[in-house]
Amino acid sequence: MSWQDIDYETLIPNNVGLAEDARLQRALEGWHPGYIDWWMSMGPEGFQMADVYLRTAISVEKEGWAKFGYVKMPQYRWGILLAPEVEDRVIPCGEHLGEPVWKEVPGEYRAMLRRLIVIQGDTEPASVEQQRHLGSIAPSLYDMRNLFQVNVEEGRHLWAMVYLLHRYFGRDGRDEADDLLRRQSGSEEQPRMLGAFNEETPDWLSFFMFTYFTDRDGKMQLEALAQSGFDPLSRTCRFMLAEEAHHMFVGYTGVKRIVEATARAMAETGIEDPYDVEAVRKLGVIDLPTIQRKTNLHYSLTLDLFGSEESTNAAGSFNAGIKGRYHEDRIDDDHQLRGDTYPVTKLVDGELQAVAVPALNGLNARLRDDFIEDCLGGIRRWNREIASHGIDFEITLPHVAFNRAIGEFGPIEVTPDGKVITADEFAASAAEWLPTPDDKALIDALMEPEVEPGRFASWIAPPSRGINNQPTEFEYVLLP
Ligand code: BYC
Ligand code: FE
Ligand code: FE
Repeated sequence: MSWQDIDYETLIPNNVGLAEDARLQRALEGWHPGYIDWWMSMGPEGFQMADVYLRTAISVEKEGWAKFGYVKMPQYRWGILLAPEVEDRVIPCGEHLGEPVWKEVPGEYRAMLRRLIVIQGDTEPASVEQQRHLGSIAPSLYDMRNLFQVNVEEGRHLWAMVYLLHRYFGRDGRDEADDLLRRQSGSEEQPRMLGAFNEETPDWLSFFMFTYFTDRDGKMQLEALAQSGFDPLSRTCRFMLAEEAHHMFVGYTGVKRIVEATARAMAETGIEDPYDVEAVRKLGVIDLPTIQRKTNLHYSLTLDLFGSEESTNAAGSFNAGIKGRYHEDRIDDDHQLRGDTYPVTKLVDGELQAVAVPALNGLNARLRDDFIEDCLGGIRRWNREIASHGIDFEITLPHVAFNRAIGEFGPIEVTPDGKVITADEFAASAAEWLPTPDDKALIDALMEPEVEPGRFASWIAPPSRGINNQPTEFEYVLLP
């Protein structure tokens, strides 16, 4: 069977020839009930019987890879889809540079690969768990549908990693796959592996910030793994990236529509001062300083996902050809980095400054820099939206060292504009920089569901267009 033929007759739609591998098929079919149990108990709460207008991946062609239609989420066809093989692909970096890519796991890198796949796999169900309460407070059916679209696709991303574990890692791969359903976001005993995936996503502003920033970490990590010399991982990640674009679209447009509602309401009532928070909040919208504090929080939590600035793990996986840099195949250098340096911001004599470190050790910092660059575009457009209503306020990204828990800046406190301060000074100003109980009370009060087709909560503007050319008043979710 070739990759063009996706078999929708089997339980698990796939383009990996599952029907010809009876053992693997049995293993995955054995995992399936546990997955459905997990989805029912940890997935979207209260909407499992609703018909949702969802996109389902049906092919890996650039055009026409998805079909749209009403589906009950537990009946979603979570498939295993790999992007087409690139002919004569070679390992793009490290000590095996230029050698043919691996079609099976190289023994010496087995543990390293498994760890990366498990970490990636762990984040996917974690995000579904974090978002499970949001359906019942959705600001519109359009937004509710987008939430569920993101959720089912994160479910599919879990399937993607579980396929790799089952197909290539034998017994311990199967054990790891079981554990992916056992850990739980926020659990004391068995938490998810990375910090940001144990935080709450309590409201829709958090959800949009999460999909803007944290799904973008997903994009960067998937881009780096798409460069892997282990070809099945590369092909898996390349296809996941097609879905990821929509997740970031949801975040970008979500925040943009929120600032639009705020700025418009302010302009209409003649409130010029964005810091006149009392007046702004009376309009049923979210004040801009609160949006800035949410930005500060989600951005800094997401920066932690890149690991330590200097990492021998990162150097090791690059050297091995297991994980490349962002756009490795478009970078013009020797792809081995021996003897090269990379500037990394560090604390030197109590001050933050750029220090040249061996480029191999600085790869986490480099990917994080690429991420920061990627974040800026949308923020500029949010600011243009605010300015277009004549409101004088700019959302900014805080300094990379602000509010960090992992790496160089974990032990220190730094202001959003990059000044090193004491823990007491930080505590004294934290309410200015990070969401407060007061912000939470405001936002919680606004999280009233709106389920009338075509209607939107006061604090968010309607989107400029609907999904798949449907009108914005389309009934994106049919509530039972
Ligand atoms: N929290 O050498 P270091 C996504 C640990 S998001 C807790 O600095 P390394 C998605 C680390 O494990 C993308 N622990 O970093 C988004 C290590 O522990 P050990 C997910 C952390 O190894 C939205 C130690 O600290 N994909 O897809 O280079 C919705 C020192 O590690 C954290 C990936 O992350 C943390 N934040 O790790 C849905 C790709 N950071 O071994 C989905 C796979 C580090 O000393 N992962 N530690 O006990 C990787 O490439 C790397 O493992 C990391 C950095 C990027 C996580
Ligand atoms: Fe994902
Ligand atoms: Fe995502």
